[in-house]
Amino acid sequence: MKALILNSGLGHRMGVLTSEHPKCMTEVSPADTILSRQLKQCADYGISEVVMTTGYYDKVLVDYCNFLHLPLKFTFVNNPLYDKTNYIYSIWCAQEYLRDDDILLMHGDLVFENRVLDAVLGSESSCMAVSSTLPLPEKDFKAVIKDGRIEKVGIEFFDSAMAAQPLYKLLKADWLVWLDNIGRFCDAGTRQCYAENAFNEVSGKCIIRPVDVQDMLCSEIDTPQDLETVSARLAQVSSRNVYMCFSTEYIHSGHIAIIKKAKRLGRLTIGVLSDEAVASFKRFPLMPFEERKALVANIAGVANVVEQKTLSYADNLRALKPDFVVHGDDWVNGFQKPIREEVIAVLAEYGGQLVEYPYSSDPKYKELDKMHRAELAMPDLRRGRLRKLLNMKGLVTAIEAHSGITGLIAEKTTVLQDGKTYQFDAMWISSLCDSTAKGKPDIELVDMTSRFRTIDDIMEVTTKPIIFDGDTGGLTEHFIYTVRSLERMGVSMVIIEDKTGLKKNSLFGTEVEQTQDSIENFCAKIAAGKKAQKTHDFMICARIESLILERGMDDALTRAFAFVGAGADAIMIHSRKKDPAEIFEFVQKFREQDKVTPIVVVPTSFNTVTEDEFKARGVNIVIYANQLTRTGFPAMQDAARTILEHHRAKECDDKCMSIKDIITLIPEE
Ligand code: SPV
Ligand code: MG
Repeated sequence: MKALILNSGLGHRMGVLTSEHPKCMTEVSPADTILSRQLKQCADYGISEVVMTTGYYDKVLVDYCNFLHLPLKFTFVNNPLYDKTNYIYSIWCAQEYLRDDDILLMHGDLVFENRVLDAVLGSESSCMAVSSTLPLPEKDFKAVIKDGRIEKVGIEFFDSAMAAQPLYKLLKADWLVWLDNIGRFCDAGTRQCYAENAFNEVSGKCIIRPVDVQDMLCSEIDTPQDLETVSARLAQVSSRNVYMCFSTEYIHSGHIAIIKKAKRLGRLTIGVLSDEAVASFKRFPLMPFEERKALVANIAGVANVVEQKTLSYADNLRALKPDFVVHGDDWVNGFQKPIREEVIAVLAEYGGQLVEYPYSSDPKYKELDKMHRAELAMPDLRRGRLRKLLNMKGLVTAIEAHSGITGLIAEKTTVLQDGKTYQFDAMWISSLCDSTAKGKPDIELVDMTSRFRTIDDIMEVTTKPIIFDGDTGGLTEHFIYTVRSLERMGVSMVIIEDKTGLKKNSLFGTEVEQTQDSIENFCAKIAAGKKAQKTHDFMICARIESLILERGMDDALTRAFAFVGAGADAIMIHSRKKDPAEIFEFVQKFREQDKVTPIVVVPTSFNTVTEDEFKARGVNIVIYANQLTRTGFPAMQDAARTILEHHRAKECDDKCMSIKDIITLIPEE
C-alpha cells in the first residue's frame, strides 16, 4: 500500500502560520508537525512508500521530509498550477505513480489518532472515515451513506449524511475507477472542484464503505482556531495510558506485534504476572518474576512495568486507571472469560475501554510452548521445582497419581474460582494406590523396580514435581540406591516412615502389628540417604508414625527434632483420627522450636481442615493421598455390576465417558 498525501494547497486561512512553509509543516505538538505525525504513522503501520503532491513552498517541503529520516520512499509530484487548481489536478499530476497499488489517501492538514488508522487500515474493503456522533459540519465534507456504502461526498449534502474526513483506504480496483474519472474531469478542464466530485459520478462502481470513527480525533486544520482545538485534543490523546498483562517467559513475534499495537494507543504499562500467579495459571515459570520483568521492560515501546499479583486485573486497574486495556481476542471464551468480564466491569467504573486484537495462533508459537513444556519435564528442572514452589507459595498441594492417566488428571485439572485458577502443585506416588492398582496389598510387596516403572509412566506425560512414598525406605544399604535412582529420575522428594519389619498401611493403626524403628536406626538411614544424594534439590522427608501407633505427642516431637538433626529436609506427621487436634498440637509444638523445616500432612481422616487453615498453622505440604483411587474403583465396580445385571452394556452407557471423549482425552503430542 502507498500513501498519497495532498500538500499542494496554499492554506491561506492559517494566516502568518503559513507565511514560510506549507500548512502541513505547522506544529501540532512539541514533538510533531501535522506532516511529521502523518509520516511517522505511515512508517509505524508498515507503509513504506509515500507519494506527495506539492506546490506552495515546494522545496521547503521536500527538504523537510528528507530531514525527518524516516524509513519511507518519497515520490514528490509538483502541481505547477497549485494556486489556480484544486487537489483534483494535483492527484492527476501524480497519476502515473498511483496505479500499481492500494492507496491510503489523506489530506495534508488532517490529524488523526492511531485508533482511526487501525479502523481504516483494518477495513477489508475500500473505506472513508466518517463520524456518526459528530454534528454535521456546515462547510466541511459530509458523506451520503446508502446501503452501507458511500454514495456522495461533498459539503453540500445534508440528507442521510454523516460528517466525513478526507482519509480513505482505497483498494486498487476501486481507486482506478475513481482515478480514471479524475482524469476525465481534468482533461475536460474541470480542475477547480474536489476530487470527490469525480468520485460522486462513479460511486456505483467504486465501492467505498463508511468506517465510523465516532468521536476519535480525526480533524482537518484550516484555521488558527482549529490548530488550537486539535493540538489540545492531541495532547489528551498522547497522555492516555494503556495496560496489558504478560505471563510469558519468552517473547515471540506475536507478543511484539500486540505490544506495537498497544503502544499506539498511549503510554504502555505492562503488568507482569507474579511467579505464584503464573504457577497457578499455566505451569511453573522457568524464569523468575524479576527476569521476566526485565525482559518485558526492555521491549521498545514499553514505558512501565508493574507486578500483577493475581490473574485478576482488578487491583492494578483500580490503582492505575488506564484508558485502555489491550488483549488478544482469545479470552472471549474459555477459562479466561470471567477474568475478561471482570476487566470490562472494572473499566466501566471509570470509563476505561477494552481493546481486543485478533489472537495470533501461529503454529511456531505452539512449537515454542511444547519445547518449554518439554524442558519442564526434564529431570533437573522437575526435581528442583518442589523446593522453589515451597519458597514461592508457602503451602504446596499434591494429589495421588498411580498411572499415566491419573498423572494427567493431576497435571491438568484446573478450577477457576473468584478470579483465581487453582490446580495441584505436585503429585504423590502413594504406596497404597500403586499397590492397589496392581491388585496387591500395601506391604512393600511391589518392588522398587516396579514402583520406578510407575514413576516413569507418570513422568512421561506430565511436568509437575513428584513426591514419592518410599515406605520404610527398606534396608539402609538399599535406601542409598533408591535415593540415587529417584534423584536421577527427577523425583523431588522421598518420604520414608519410621517403621521396620513387615510394614502395613498406617490407616490400620494399632489394629495390626507394626513396629516403629528406633530413633537411632532411622536417623542413620536418613543420614545415609542425605549423604548419597548428589544435588541440593532432592529432599528426604521423615514420616513419624508415633501418633498412628499411639506412642504419644512427646515421642512424635522427640523423633521430629532428632530426624531434622540427622538431615531430614521435611517432617511428615501422620494421624488417623478424624479430629485434627493432635495434628494441630504437633504442628504448634514443632513450630515453637523449628520455624523453617517444612511440615507435611496427609489429611485422609482429618479431612475437614482447609488448605488455608493448614497454612495458617504452619503446614507446608498437603497431600491428598488416595482420592483418585478411591473414586475410580467404585465407578468401575459399578459398571461391571451393571453389565452383569442386565446381560448387556446399554444400561452402563450413561455412566460412561463417550468413546469420542476418551480418544480425544489424551492429545497426541
Ligand atoms: C500412602 O498413600 O500409601 C500412604 C499414606 O502411605 S497412608 O495411606 O495414609 O498411610
Ligand atoms: Mg504408603
